[in-house]
Amino acid sequence: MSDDLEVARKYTSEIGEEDVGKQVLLYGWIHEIRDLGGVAFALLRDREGIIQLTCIKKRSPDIIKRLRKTRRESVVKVIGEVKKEPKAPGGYEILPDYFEVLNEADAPLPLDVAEKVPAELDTRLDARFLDLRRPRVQAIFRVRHQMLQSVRDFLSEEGFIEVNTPKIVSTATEGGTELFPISYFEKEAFLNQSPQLYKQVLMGAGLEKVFEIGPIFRAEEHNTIRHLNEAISIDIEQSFTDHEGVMRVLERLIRRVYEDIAENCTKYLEWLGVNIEIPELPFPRVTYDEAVEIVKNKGEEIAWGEDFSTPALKALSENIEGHYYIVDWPTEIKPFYAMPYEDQPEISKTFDLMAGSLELASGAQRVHLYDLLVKKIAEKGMNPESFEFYLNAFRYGMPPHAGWGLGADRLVMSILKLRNIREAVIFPRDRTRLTP
Ligand code: AMO
Repeated sequence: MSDDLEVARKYTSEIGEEDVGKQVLLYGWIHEIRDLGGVAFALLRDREGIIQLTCIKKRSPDIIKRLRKTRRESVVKVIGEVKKEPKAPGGYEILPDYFEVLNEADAPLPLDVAEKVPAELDTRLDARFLDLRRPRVQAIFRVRHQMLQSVRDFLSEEGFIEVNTPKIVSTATEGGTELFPISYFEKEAFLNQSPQLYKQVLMGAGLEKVFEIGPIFRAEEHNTIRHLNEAISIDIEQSFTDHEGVMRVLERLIRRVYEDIAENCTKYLEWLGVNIEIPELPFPRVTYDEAVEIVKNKGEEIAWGEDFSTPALKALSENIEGHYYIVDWPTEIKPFYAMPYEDQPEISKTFDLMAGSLELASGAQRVHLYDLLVKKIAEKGMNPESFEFYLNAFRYGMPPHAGWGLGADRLVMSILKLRNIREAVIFPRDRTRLTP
């Protein structure tokens, strides 16, 4: 299978006017075969698209014989001449002069890649390797790739340093529940819920601006279209700023992601049939109090101090279009590390970023004062002693700082208007799914 140097290897999408009359080499999968006797048409699919192979009996009697016997989804290598053919997908066809089956696919297929037969999401996820061969599904992950690249580019340009923090940890960060315990030699350990404590410690280490893109683990019992048990979180932490400062970073990041996708992913957006609109800045800021009023006026029940239910968020999103922040949450319902307002300690310097009724991110200015932090940990019913490694960083010169965590899977879901977060994840983990 060594590359044939005299013939250029091309992706289907690269075939153009300049190739007409020339030989090209293609690798891919047999998407479909249509046999008309004297001529057989096959569609060859690679990761960039689909092209028609037109096999004429008179031109290549041996190849047409082998092509007819080839099962769908077999992997093939083809060398052939490019011809213009307005009726073929993409406007070109290949007349094969060399045809090799590199690996024959079994039959029947557990999932119809050509999408003639619709399949439930569960069936698709069970046969994910085949589901991912569908151009529409692969397009999601091409857009996701662009999103992650834009995040890295943007944050690096803004002076953030990418870090990796441990995922096997000794403490909870987001409230003590929803932890996955694991056995770690003779000790009990947990899968981390958030890089929260580590990114704050890194502020004490003087790194000033850090980001991490990594897994978070949440033992959520309920199956919803927005929750996973393993998610990817994009986290930042920044010193010498407050919640408003990091909200400005977040909204500019979201806009940049949309701009890059609009510019670089037109083909994949087309495959998906999705139009995206670049959001305008700044995003509206709605206070928690205002949001509660809006929700009440819409006839939904909510008492001050409660989190918003799904119907409440639906009601809220009917009033505010697109992206918006809910700011200044009751201190009580936010984690211990959120900074209360000095003059109004029942309210905190916190925010959630919403896209319609979907929470994309949450963040805060942090408590950087040792005594207050110890008090707040204890108030939440946790033992400050088990936070020693974290608290120590606050004793010897911790700068004021703020940060946020943005759900990567939810961001993809929202950009591409996917119905279920599982669509945005290659191998999702939920209450019932541990394979593939
Ligand atoms: P929070 O718990 O709100 O905040 O999480 C931040 C963002 O991560 C995403 N997310 C999830 N996505 C899918 N499934 C889940 N089970 C799940 N849980 C969370 C959401 C959410 O907005 N330490 C803070 C962040 C900070 O203040 O810096 C935190 O973890 O999009």
